[in-house]
Amino acid sequence: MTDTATGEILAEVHRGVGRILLNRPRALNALTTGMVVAVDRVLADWERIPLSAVVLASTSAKAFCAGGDIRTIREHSLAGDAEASERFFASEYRLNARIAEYPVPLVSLIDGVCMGGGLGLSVHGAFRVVTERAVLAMPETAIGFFPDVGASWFLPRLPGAIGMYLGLTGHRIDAADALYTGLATHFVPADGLDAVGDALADHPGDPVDVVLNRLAGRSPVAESELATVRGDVDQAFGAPALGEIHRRLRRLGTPWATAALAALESASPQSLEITHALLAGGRQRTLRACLDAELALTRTTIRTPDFLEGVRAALVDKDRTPRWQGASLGAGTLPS
Ligand code: QUE
Repeated sequence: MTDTATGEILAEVHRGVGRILLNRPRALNALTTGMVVAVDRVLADWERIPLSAVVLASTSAKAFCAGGDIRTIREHSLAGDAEASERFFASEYRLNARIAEYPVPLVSLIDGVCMGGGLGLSVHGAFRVVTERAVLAMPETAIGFFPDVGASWFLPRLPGAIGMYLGLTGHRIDAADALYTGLATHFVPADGLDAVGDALADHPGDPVDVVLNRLAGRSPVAESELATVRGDVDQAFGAPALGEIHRRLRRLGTPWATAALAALESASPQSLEITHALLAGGRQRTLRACLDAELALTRTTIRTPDFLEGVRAALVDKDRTPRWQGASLGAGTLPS
């Protein structure tokens, strides 16, 4: 494997298959500017050589990628250097767009945590393989941010109102849910992941889909929990406004609705407003236009008290009790 300058990503070509490994395991592969630029450069280089596939994976057994390095983004904002973060987001979204348009089938192996920027690396590619240890989420409303990396394009394109549900609540889903929603395309048991690269190299003429299906083995994937609450998800999160989503969840009163309400109550009210508007608008936008809209939003959001406070509570002090600027939706600030 060729080390890039920092060693935070590793890249090699073997028998016509490119392999990129995210290698910042102590931070659950949270993406730095260096990692994003390095992956982008490798993919750009590999557009000029004939490859049958590119595999994107991780050296960590715990995580594919936990998201962006938002701890550093917060530090830049506090130090008055938000411009450094703007360079990060611009590079990250350029990479998301390159992945979406990549001429060679890109296969992400999602074993462990895949959140935020991790979904940006994987969902825009042709194939997303999940294992029994996969946990996927867009958890940004919990840190005073909003679902980015093209989420305003891919969340509204999930079935029914699932995308609005996942984007507003940050709900974590497993392999069965990921396959049900389409965020994942294939299941391969974790102990079968090492065979993916060789299988692709052994059968360069076979459709990638066929090769991945052969690796699924006999392991049955459990039933999707999301599928069992799909009617209520669509009913509540299909509402045209946040206040109405709230009312419909209260009216449902089921355990699922109560949990969803609790997630909305603990999220940043500012983030919920931004996210609802962004995802509603994303339906009519191209991916490029979505990424541009998100980039514009990052410039203001990373300077807000809610973002600084949200990252503090989740990742710096880890007290998980953020004090948001606005009152929560449930506190009676909206007409009910
Ligand atoms: C929302 C997020 C992120 C998050 C938690 C959230 C995120 C992110 C991390 C993270 C996790 C572990 C690490 C690390 C970062 O957590 O984007 O460096 O070691 O990267 O609620 O968006």
